[in-house]
Amino acid sequence: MKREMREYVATENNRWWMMVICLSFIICHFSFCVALAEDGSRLWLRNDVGAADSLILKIDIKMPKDDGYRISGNTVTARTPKGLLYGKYAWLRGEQGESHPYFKLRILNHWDNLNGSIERGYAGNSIFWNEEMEFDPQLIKAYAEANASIGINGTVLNNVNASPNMLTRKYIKKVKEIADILRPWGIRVYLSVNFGTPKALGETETADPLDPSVRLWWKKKAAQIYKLIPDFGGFLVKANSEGQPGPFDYGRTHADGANMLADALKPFDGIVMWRSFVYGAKHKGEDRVKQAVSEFAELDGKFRDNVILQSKNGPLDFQPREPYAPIFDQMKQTSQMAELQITQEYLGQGDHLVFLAPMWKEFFSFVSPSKLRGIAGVANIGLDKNWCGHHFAQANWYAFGRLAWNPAMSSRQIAEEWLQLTFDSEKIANKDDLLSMMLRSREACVDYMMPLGLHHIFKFDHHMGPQPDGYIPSYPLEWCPIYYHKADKQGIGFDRTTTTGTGATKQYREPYCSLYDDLKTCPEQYLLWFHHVPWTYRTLSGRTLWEELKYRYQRGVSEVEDFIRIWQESKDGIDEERWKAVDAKLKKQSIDAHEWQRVCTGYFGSFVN
Ligand code: GCV
Repeated sequence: MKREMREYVATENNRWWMMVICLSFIICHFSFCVALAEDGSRLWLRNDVGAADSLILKIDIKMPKDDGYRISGNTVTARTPKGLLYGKYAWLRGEQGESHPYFKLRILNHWDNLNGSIERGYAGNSIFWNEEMEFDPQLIKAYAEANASIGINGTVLNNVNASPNMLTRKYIKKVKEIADILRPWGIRVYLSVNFGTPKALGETETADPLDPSVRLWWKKKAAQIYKLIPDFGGFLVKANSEGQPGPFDYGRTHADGANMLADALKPFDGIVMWRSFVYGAKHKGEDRVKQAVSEFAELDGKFRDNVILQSKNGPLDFQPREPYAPIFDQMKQTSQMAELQITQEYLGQGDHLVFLAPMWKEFFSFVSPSKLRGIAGVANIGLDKNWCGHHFAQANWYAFGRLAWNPAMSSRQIAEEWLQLTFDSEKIANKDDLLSMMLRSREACVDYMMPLGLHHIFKFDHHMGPQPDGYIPSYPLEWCPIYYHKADKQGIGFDRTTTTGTGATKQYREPYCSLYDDLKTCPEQYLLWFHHVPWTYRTLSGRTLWEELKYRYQRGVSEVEDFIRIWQESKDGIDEERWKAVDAKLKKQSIDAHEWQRVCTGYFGSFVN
């Protein structure tokens, strides 16, 4: 097996952790080492160099019952050892005062396949899996530390398009080895499971969730897993979606399927995260963005209490901008989790600098975090030396963890923190510009990829670059760009109104239902998501729709050019290795932004005249 090794810089954290468990009052001396090269492998942890050499750690059982911490000067106090661990990293980044985790479940979802490839991964192969079934324990430890430093406390180790082999004994043993490394860092492991596993492995004749032999199989499997991994977290399931097996195959419901797994995990306190990302199953032909609600709303209240419905932030599929998914409004008696995508499947993948915190904050402005039991992020981590492919993609991993801990943090605070921890900010003359670049980057991406709510016009399958004329008759229509933009001589956009369209607006709570339904009140950022709009329609700027689209494509392109300028001006303050890598990526981003502009204005322009 050939595996790229990172220059992992050992610290004494592990020993430190063991000491923390045993003592209620410790003065701990850290030894710090300098990262040997600025290759990005130390993520945001590099600047612990030279931090104070002593820290006082105290356990206080009168603190609130969670893993929060209080920092006062050089003293960190917490109720639990995990709280001390989190407090230590908070102290290293300069925090003072008290802080508690908002979400109890702060989980990464890896879409890693057992052969080592990663679905929608842009940073090399999996750190966990490969044909040889070997992983680098030092790397897993470094991964654990990075996650612990931002409060992430769970990880799903494999792709939601799950192989039945994941639940065979030899793989479960590997999972145990990984779990043993992650445990001291407060991270529990979870697995994605293929609903058809017992049948696919030839161990039952069916995978019908109401069949006693199937139920028994899952019970025994759960017991087998927990015997090896007593703190195993539970299962994540993609069922009856994009070709995956599920309860519909036996005429059963999502609730039947989820509850069977929940019953198997219940004796061990495990949970089932059942995904609502379904389309083309029971409601084939219906507007794709409506199908999750159509399939799940009638099941509200029918799930066991250890089932959590996990839904993507938007109703379609991780577009650069989507209105929030109305399933968060519709499920009132079912626990819910939000699934965010850290890996940039539709946002320039490994090549574009797009800071995602503003997108996730936008989601939280519609779906109150208080409605959610947890939060999941589809990871952007691979074997690349810098973990994430693009140095600035590290900021998205960081932002996910920070928002999972505290969704009230602002994008600016997070970006500031990350910049401070990632670069030698004393040396950078244009810090404010770098910050501004990060904060503007998501909107720039929206401008050059999907102005005014124009969505899913990506090249087929790999989702990088534009293909507005995309149509393949053998594909499901809802995979084809023309299904989404509906451009014709009159105008452009998907009519989802209640009067003339698909009625998707009706799935939203008020006031959004009425706001989105009416062309006059629909926010322009969602205009073409909800309406088919005449080319001559006057937008708020006074420009016609067509002029406004062209204006926004140009604005996106200009923004990326400005990012290149900013990066040039930061050259003296950033190490050569990382500076050059980001510079090359920004140039690629500019070429891509121009391509979006050229292809889209060329294609849509042909309808206008
Ligand atoms: C893991 C989209 C992506 C798929 C992904 C799927 C999902 O369709 O393109 O790669 O599969 O979403 O979230 O299940």
